[in-house]
Amino acid sequence: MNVLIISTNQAASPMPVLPSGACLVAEAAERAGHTVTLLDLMFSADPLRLVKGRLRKTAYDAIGLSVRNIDNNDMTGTQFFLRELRELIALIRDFSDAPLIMGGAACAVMPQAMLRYLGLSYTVIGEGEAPFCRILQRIEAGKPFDDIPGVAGLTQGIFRANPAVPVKALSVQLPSYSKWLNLRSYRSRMATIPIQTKLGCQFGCVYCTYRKIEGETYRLAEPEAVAEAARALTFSGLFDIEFVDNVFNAPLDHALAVCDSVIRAGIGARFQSVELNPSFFTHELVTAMERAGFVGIGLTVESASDEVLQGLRKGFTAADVHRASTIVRAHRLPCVWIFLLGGPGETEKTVLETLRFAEREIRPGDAAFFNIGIRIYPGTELETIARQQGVLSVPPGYMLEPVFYVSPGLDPSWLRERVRDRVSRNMHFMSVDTFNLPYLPLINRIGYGLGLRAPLWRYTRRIRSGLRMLGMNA
Ligand code: B12
Repeated sequence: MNVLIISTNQAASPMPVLPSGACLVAEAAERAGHTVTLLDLMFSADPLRLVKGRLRKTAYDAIGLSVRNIDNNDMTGTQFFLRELRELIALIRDFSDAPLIMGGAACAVMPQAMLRYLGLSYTVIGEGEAPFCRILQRIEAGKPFDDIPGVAGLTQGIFRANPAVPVKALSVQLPSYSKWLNLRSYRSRMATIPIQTKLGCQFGCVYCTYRKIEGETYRLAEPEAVAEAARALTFSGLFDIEFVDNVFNAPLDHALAVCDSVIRAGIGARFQSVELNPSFFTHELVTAMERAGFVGIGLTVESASDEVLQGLRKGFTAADVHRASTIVRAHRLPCVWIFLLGGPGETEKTVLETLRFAEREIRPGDAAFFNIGIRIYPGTELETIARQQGVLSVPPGYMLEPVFYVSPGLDPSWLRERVRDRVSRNMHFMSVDTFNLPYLPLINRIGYGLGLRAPLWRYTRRIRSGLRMLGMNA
């Protein structure tokens, strides 16, 4: 069959990310014998026109839509991406009556609300390769596909989701990126090449959707296969590799084994991962990462206050956060510290505690990122807390357009002001405002042109100081 897959993501902040999932699904469909075209909208100034042109030229038997983001998770400069997607779907309908199947990380987060809002009948939830190929098989045979595991749909307005059959171990698949994407455009904007070393998440953070997307059971990739994949990327000239696991260092043994395999294979890549948990953060791990060729890591600590860490059910304490900072300081590996302010239990006192930690403990050569307010997703414990506290009143089906939590013990404008003040005083600090800078995409390009390589946050201090010297509000 003639299959079109459209990767709909156009978010360029903090940098464009490669639609690896869409590529994997495209390649699986091709392996199943179909003729597949992947249309990536990332760099298109007029996506509607692009899609229209494509549909006028070719008749497709099935169309897949890859949807990564619902919104930008940002309370202060909220962007809701599905409005444009709805327009795109309306246009597709005008030019094609091929079955339209949606998939992507966003679809696992709120499948029912998305189907209703977008006026679609089917979505794949979770890993898409196998279900999409089975759907294509059924379409070809003229049979319905609403019973396939991993498929969710609306039948006469009633939502039904078939549990997926999860793969037991993750086999590291590397799509041939250069075949599907304009890799040059991605690379020149500081994009990294993603590799997953595992699926699944066993943490119980109150706000998070990771367990919903990938399940609670770890499905680990063979460390040697990860090293092999990284080596293959370097052979094709791709050196900036990012591990995109939910949490890279849990289980710790697996992260160590991955580093070990990479060290043994002697791969000259620049690795990074911004999803490290302080509970499993050890000298041994950082040493292994340094030896493996890591050039940057991120610690998602969220807070340095026990009340808040407990309220978020992070499973670690402020003492663990302080311990992590001692470890970071004992090594040379650059680190970005990621904070999430405003969660359950947050007060002015706890905010100041976290900001004090950041000012005292984070090296000026490292970076800190402050997020304000937490996106509330339906079905999470945060939703229950928000309803109990009267912070949230919209029904669960109406949470697609972003709703945010800020602890009732805190005035959001006080919080914003405090963060703004600390960011303006500490040149290695960033906030959500930084991600909304209209010239961030340009900075990515200029940085790359000047020879800087990802992660760009390593240069936060220098970039912000330079911009200030030019009279810009950075
Ligand atoms: C790593 C990661 C990042 C990294 C990306 C690094 C990189 N180089 O890629 C960073 C930190 C930069 C990042 C940034 C953001 N992220 Co992020 N990120 C993730 C994370 C943890 C993994 C994504 C990933 O790479 N998965 C691996 C690939 C292979 O899987 P996949 O794309 O999902 O594809 C599979 C399926 O979805 C499906 N599939 C995909 N396409 C299709 C198409 C069809 C037709 C079918 C049938 C199936 C299908 O099959 C694929 C293969 O099995 C997810 C959470 C998660 N566990 O998914 C959040 C997640 C995707 N991010 C999210 C968000 C919001 C963002 C940001 C907007 C946040 C921000 N302000 O920074 C930005 C946006 C960046 C951008 N330009 O788009 C949300 C998106 C949903 C939402 N709430 O809107 C998620 C789901 C987390 C969450 N909060 O719930 N992110």
